[in-house]
Amino acid sequence: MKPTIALVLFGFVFITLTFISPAGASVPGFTGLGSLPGGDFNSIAKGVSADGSTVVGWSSSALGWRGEAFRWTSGGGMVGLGGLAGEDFRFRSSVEGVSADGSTVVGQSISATGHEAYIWDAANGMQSLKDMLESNYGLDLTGWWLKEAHGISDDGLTIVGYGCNPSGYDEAWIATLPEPSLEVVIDIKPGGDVNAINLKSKGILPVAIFGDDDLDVSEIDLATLELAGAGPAERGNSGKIGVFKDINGDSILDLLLYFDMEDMIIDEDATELTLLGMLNDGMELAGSDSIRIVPSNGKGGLADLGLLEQPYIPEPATLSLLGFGAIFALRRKRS
Ligand SMILES: [Ca+2]
Ligand SMILES: [Ca+2]
Repeated sequence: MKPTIALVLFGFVFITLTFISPAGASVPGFTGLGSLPGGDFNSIAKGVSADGSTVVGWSSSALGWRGEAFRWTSGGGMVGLGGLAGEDFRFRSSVEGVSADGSTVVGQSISATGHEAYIWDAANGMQSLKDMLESNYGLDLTGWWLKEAHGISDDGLTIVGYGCNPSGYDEAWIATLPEPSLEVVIDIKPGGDVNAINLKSKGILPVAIFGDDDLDVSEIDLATLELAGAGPAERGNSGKIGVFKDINGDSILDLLLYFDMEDMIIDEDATELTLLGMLNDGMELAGSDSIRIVPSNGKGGLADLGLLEQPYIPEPATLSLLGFGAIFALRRKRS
């Protein structure tokens, strides 16, 4: 074999191996994870996140020698997850599963009702799974005792386990959680609180979405936005949707959208409208604001000039749209 060909082949094999090797497998390693403070020195790992950076299990701890669920991260070490409220002398919590990103943990804990399946995440801590399903999602689990959770899907949205059913028999179950959504703050007709809507209007309705620490409005997938069945209207003939600017003066970028009233389907009894959409990463978002349906007074004039008394200076294209809206559509009763 010619040296050049050999070199090319070596390079190909090297690059291929480099790309197919799983992260972390290039350097062999072995690490004892330790034990939670207090109690005996005693720990068991039970699950690991997809990238290997988060390990879950249980360890003897100051809360009890029977064990406390823990979550270990390469950066933060072993941290106890506590337990459900119950009798301290019988304290025990254990782990059966972790989502692929390491953020959600399930297992069971001694509780006031014996022992119960739990779900843990950093935002909510350890919660009774049954309580969470009932209070967060309105599920009716009357008569069920969810004893243990034994698995969670990679996306953290499906949990399985077993419990005592309403007939008194142990039975396997599966719980499915909806995709998480981001609650956003919107302002229909920015600058006013009444948000009067005339259902006969042929104008446009301005709606602001306020950015904050949890929401970078530039990450919103504009094509997914929908208000009362309508997508946001283009700005004139520009082909562009919305105006990105800080509307409320908090130095965080906001998004001003316009909806064509003729595209919207609004019930005449409606008292609020909900804007739905998605971020570019697929997370759903939703935000609501109140409205007040007002009768058409037939004048179709400049009654809603309050719209222009807003604490921001629209761009020329925005101004023409706002003017259009004020002239043809948006009336606001002055009280
Ligand atoms: Ca408003
Ligand atoms: Ca802002």
